[in-house]
Amino acid sequence: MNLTLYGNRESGHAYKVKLFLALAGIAHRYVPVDLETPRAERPADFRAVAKFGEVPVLVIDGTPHVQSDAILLHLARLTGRFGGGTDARVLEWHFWAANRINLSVPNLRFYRRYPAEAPAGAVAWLDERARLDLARLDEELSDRTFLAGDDPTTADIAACAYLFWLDQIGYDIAHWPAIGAWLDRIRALPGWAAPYELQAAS
Ligand SMILES: N[C@@H](CCC(=O)N[C@@H](CS)C(=O)NCC(=O)O)C(=O)O
Repeated sequence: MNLTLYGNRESGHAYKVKLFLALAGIAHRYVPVDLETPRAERPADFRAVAKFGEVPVLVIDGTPHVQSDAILLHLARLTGRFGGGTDARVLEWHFWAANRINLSVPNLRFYRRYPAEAPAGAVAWLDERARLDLARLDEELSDRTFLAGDDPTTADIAACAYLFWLDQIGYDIAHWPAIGAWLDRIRALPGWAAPYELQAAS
C-alpha cells in the first residue's frame, strides 16, 4: 500500500490515524497541513483530496479517505489489525466516541485555548458534557482492559486520542482512575508515541 496522511500536530482526529499506523508499523508519508491558512488557500494537493476540507485525510493507493473513525475502520479491515473493523462492540464504541467524548473534549480544549471564539454558554455546556462522558468511560473501563475486551481495537484508538491532552483543559486525570490506567496500557503498546511526537511538524 502507498499511503499519504495529511494531518496537523494539534489535531487529535489526525493523531488517531497516525497512531494506528504507528502501532501497526505501517510506513507512510506524512504531510502537515497548516490549518490557520484559510481553507481556499490551503495547498492544492490537500484541497483535491479533502472532501470536507479537514484533516485527517489518508490517501491509500491514490484514493482519498476522510473522517477519522471511518479511516480507522477501513484500515482495520484492510490489515486485520485492531479488531478488524467489523465487530459490533467496536462499532458501538466508535459511534459513542464520535458523538460524545470526541465532541465534548476537543471542543472544550479549543475554547479553553481561544475563549474569545466560544459562543455564549458553550464552555459551561461542554465542560458538563465532557465530565459526564469521562465518568461514563471511567465506569466502563473499571472492569476490563480495553473498550471491547482484552485486546486493543480501533475503538480504543478513537476514544483515547484527545485524552492525552486532558491537562490542556485543566482536568486532572486522577479524577478518572480507570481511564488513567487504560491510557497507561495504550502508552505501553509497541509503537505508541504521544500526539506531539507523532505529528511533530506543524
Ligand atoms: N469528524 C472529523 C473531524 C475532523 C476535524 O474536525 N478536523 C479539524 C482538525 S481537528 C480540521 O481539519 N479543522 C480545520 C478546518 O475545519 O478548516 C474526523 O473525525 O475526522
